[in-house]
Parts: sequence; C-alpha cells; structure tokens
Amino acid sequence: MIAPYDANTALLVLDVQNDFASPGGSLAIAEAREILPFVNEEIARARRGGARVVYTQDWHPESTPHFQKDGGIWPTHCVHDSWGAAFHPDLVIDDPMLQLIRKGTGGEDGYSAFTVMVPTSLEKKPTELEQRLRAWGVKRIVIVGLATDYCVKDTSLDARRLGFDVTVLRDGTRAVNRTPGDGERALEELVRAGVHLR
Ligand code: VGL
Ligand code: ZN
Repeated sequence: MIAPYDANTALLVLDVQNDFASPGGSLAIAEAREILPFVNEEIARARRGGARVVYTQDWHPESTPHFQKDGGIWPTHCVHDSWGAAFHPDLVIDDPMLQLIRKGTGGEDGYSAFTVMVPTSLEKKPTELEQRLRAWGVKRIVIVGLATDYCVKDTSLDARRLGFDVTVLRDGTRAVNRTPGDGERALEELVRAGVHLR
C-alpha cells in the first residue's frame, strides 16, 4: 500500500498503447497485458482520492532518428494517429477532460514524459507536464505503465530531478528488456535516485 491518493498527488499512466501492449504491436511486451487490471484499479483509486490522472502517448512522425529504418534502434512504433499509437482498448479512459501528454511528436526521442531529446542538439526540451503539475499543486507522483526500462525510468528520474516525491508501482509496469535484466537494473537505478518502489 502507498499513502492514500489526495489532491497533491498525480498518477501518471505511461504509454499503455497498442504497439507496446497489444498482440501484434510492433514493440509488444509479452507480459504488458498483465498490468491492465492493476492499472485500471489504480486509476479508480486515484480518482476516488481526488488525485489527478495524466496519460501519456509515445507519438512519433513516420520518419524519425528514433526508428531503425532511419538509423535509430527501434522498430517503427506509435506513429501518430495509427492503431499502434492508440491506447490499448482495455485501458480505462474515463475523464471527459482527459489529461494527455504526447511525446516524440517532433522527431525527438520521447522517453521521459517531462523532457524530450532534440535529435540534432543533444538538448532536452520540456513538455507541458511539469507546468501542469505545478499549476495543480502536485507534490507527489505515482507511476504505472510502459516501459520500465525507458519511459518509466526516464520519467521517474526527471521527476526526482524536479523535486517530486516519486513512487513506481511494480505491478503496473513491465520492461522491454532489449538486454535481459534491463528492467531490474532500471528499478535499481531508480531506488538509488530516491524513487520509492511498491
Ligand atoms: C519507449 C521504446 C521506444 C517508452 C518509447 O516510452 O518506453 N520505449 N519508444
Ligand atoms: Zn518511441
């Protein structure tokens, strides 16, 4: 159990999209579907406690240095407005004022929900997320979603750097594991950065 949700807490639901979470997704994580009941329950819990819920989507152009075909490391995935970029159909999206952050939209490597890396400049550019959280008075962030070794890791590290209290819920996340053990190593790195694991 974590401290109850309250108005100073935000639940971030990271990249629960078909390409990561559905059979046939181009970067499908085999066990990703296992997180859905847990994630949906967590969304309900957060809402009951009056916490904000923010969803993210990896949202790439058709060509980006992020993709293998353009010199990057990933199969083509989460191309804007495609089936693969859509939320997994079982994810509960129950908010008429859906809070959504899309990342990688300009061809950047979009791992963190807080910052994107501009391909040509090695420079990090902020998304709108921090500004929104500050405007709501959010102090504490709870993280679920995909993938442990990329979006969850980089988002958590950025959140710590920005001074938020951060908790990652292990049952709500799964790793890509390009190299076996990447997910576990990412979690160890997060603990060293002061992230709570539950
Ligand atoms: C991600 C791999 C490629 C992520 C994004 O957001 O975790 N992983 N693109
Ligand atoms: Zn991506």
